[in-house]
Amino acid sequence: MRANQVPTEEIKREPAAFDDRVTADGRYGRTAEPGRYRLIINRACPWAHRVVITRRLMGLEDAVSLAVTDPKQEIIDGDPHWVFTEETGSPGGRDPVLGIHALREAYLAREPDYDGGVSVPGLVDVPSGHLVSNDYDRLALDMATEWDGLTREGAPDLYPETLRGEIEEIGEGVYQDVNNGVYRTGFAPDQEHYDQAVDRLFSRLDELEERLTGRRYLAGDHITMADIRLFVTLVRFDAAYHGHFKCNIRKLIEYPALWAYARDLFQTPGFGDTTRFDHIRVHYYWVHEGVNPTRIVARGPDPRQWLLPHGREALGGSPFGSGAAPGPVPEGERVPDLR
Ligand SMILES: N[C@@H](CCC(=O)N[C@@H](CS)C(=O)NCC(=O)O)C(=O)O
Repeated sequence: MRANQVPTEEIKREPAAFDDRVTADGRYGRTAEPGRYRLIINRACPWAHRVVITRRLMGLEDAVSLAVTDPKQEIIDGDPHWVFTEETGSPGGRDPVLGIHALREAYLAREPDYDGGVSVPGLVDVPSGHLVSNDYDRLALDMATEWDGLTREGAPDLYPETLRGEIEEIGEGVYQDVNNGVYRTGFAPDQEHYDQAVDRLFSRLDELEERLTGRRYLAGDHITMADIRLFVTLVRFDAAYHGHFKCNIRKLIEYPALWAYARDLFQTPGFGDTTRFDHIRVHYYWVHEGVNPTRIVARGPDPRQWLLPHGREALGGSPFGSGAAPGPVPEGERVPDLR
């Protein structure tokens, strides 16, 4: 199904088209080198956001440059495409580093006959212009664990060995019912599929509410990949999924623990400072014409409520464990203040 069409069947997710791994020791064939790779994202996309947060927490901004596509996308031959535009800071509608207009061009540079889907995030090899990977979870995990020597001093351990089992177990439920659950709900082809998806989504949120009532973070006592995976859906929940995807049994702000937890993360460097509510709203309501044919973009809620005190420090833990917070966002990557 194309994102701009009326859903006729349950959303299906294909494995990543390209999944080359980049590591400091190059043991899978590609070596992490400063300036060699460019990360193509969209600020609306939760899967891209996972990698953006990880990159910033690990201090990889200088090592891997960032390119932001237009949240409205562009319809080319009936399909929405991720493109660079003047409006989102690319002079002449081309990425200044890669010289391309559409992300698809990097897929085609890699494989000239490629005719599958094109998704963000995508990691591109700058010298060749080839797409290296669109495997968002692997990209995030590798940046968190395999880029030694390029990460900043004080970078946290987002994937501690002793917690991996727990992180993956939580992550599986979060992926099925929450990250992908909102899409299964919003793109349900009929009432029955909608009912099943929305029930699973809110049962999982209820369970997470309970878990987070007594503890500050999902696993261990500092931020891990489990929190990044959940945050990217929570931060979009009331602005997009509640209305546009009909995930409206409750709002995020009606869950005391989840809402305070999400605000706590939002106010931690790496999370709110990589979030753009304007891009989130316009992307979902505009591009998914099949479920919102007028393309009217809903205005609320007021994002400034994300800055309200959260009181979660009382639960103990510390965001970065034995590490420290990242410094300021690089100049060219700053997002506008909330308004
Ligand atoms: N490709 C991955 C996830 C990444 C993803 O779905 N990204 C969205 C944006 S949020 C995308 O680029 N979709 C392709 C499209 O809209 O054409 C998957 O399906 O598991």
